[in-house]
Amino acid sequence: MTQPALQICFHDHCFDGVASAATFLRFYRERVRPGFDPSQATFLGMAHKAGAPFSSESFAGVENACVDFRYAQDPRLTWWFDHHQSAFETPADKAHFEAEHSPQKFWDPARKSCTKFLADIAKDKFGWDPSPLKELIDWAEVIDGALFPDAKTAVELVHPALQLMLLIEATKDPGLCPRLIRELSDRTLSAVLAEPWVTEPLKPLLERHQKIVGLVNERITCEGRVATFDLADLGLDNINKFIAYHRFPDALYTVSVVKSATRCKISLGSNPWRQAERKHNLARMAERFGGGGHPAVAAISFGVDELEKTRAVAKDLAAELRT
Ligand SMILES: [Mn+2]
Repeated sequence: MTQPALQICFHDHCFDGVASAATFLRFYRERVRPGFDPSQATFLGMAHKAGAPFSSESFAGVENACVDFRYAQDPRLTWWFDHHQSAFETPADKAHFEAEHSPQKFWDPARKSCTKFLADIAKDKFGWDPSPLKELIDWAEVIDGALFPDAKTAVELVHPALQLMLLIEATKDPGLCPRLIRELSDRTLSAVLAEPWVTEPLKPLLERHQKIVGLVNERITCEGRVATFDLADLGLDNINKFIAYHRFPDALYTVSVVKSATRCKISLGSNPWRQAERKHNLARMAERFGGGGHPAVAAISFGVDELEKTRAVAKDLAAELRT
């Protein structure tokens, strides 16, 4: 296989990850290398797991970008944008980033979405015009920043952009996120949302989403304003983060356990409509177990054979959140 001219690592199964990659691709072909043929770009979805996320293939391009995902010291990484508090796996990674002062690597954990962070830097520092992608950038900010008007909106998924969020989070088609990145870099979000290759695979996923909402509502309990549920038996990796607050509007936190083919996972969330009452930094709590994220939402990965340990840690973390 010939070496791709540009490889973009992006946070897989995440609306902000896909939108960041699409925004970067357009910025790159319009401003960094005008006339760049986007078919020369390859995309690599990055997933958090127990152990190191990057492999020897991660930076296989002539030029390599990583968006909405962790930092790497690898010199082949030439562009990096992230807004996760837990962007650095080790203090040495952070020191490396700070010492390099690269004009092409950017981190701001205060930003709600990596997409808008990237678009703002491309505009302010590189003179790029992000306005053709405004709709995509604005939705990434709403979705990653959990700026929904209420939990009902975030759970019922009536707006097509929120249905696309579900499709990105739940698809098992490895070609879909790369296709979305290419199309969203080139066309408006509304135009892509109307495509049959988007609407058709959504139908079974929307049905399944309704079933999962029903199952979460059956299993979820809330004690001391911490909601907990366990869907480890269902083989899912990503679950809508807002079901708990639709059911228990006064809940401050959610702790949930899932198990997929590749990992067991604890998700730690906080109620977006009760942020003033949040006392705990969830990224810091997750970092103690090798996980990470943002202060308001974080996750921890365990090995696929570590379900009992995962459940025990989830129980301890829920107890800690009640104090
Ligand atoms: Mn993000």
